[in-house]
Amino acid sequence: PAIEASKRLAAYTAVDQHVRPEHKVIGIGSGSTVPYLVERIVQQGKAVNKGRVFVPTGFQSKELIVSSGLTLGDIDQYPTIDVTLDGADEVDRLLNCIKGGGACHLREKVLAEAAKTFILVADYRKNVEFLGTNFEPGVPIEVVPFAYAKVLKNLHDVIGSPKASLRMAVRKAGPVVTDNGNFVIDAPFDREHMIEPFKTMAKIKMLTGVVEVGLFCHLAQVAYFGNEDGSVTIKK
Ligand code: DER
Repeated sequence: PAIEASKRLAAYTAVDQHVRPEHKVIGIGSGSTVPYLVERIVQQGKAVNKGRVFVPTGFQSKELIVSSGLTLGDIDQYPTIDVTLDGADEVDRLLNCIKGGGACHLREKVLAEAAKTFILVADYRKNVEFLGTNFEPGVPIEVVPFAYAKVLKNLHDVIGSPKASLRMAVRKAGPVVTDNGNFVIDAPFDREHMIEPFKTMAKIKMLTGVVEVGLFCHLAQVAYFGNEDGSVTIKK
């Protein structure tokens, strides 16, 4: 379908532009678009990939690297990454993005910050003017389980997200648990709070109990969106 084709188009274009032979440490994000990134990197051939390590952003990303026959790298050993490529839930006009739809945004933000270059790849649904336009659940927030009720109350009463809710699992009783053993709160915000997402992100980050916020501001250099008509939109 058009959406999968547009994910592949964005991912292939980004790899062709930004994963060069001299890049040896590569960060691989999470979600349903990143498999196309790995597919394209594998197509670059065994020789160039033999000299590379791939740092994952969580369980799914690690399994993807291993199953593709690529070499795993550990962030402890490679705290500086040449290029990190990842998906996103929404990307606004200034490359601020909502991430965390897959509840992996803590490690994703670590790899985004550790990278010399951070590239986003997504299908056309994610390409928006302002955050909060298409992505219904709102801003994912990883919290320590001990503090989730207190943080929910803060979001409802102070920060401006009265509909914030604990992310419940579908095929497991109880809440989603992240790769770090924490919970996730999804916090929808109105347009006013998403005009300057950095300010909203900073307020949320200061709430004791919050581990990481799924708002990535001033981190990405380029975003690639596959379009339904087979073209690619590039935001810089
Ligand atoms: O959770 C994340 O931040 C992932 O990157 C995810 O949001 C990407 O979504 P996708 O499955 O549409 O690529």
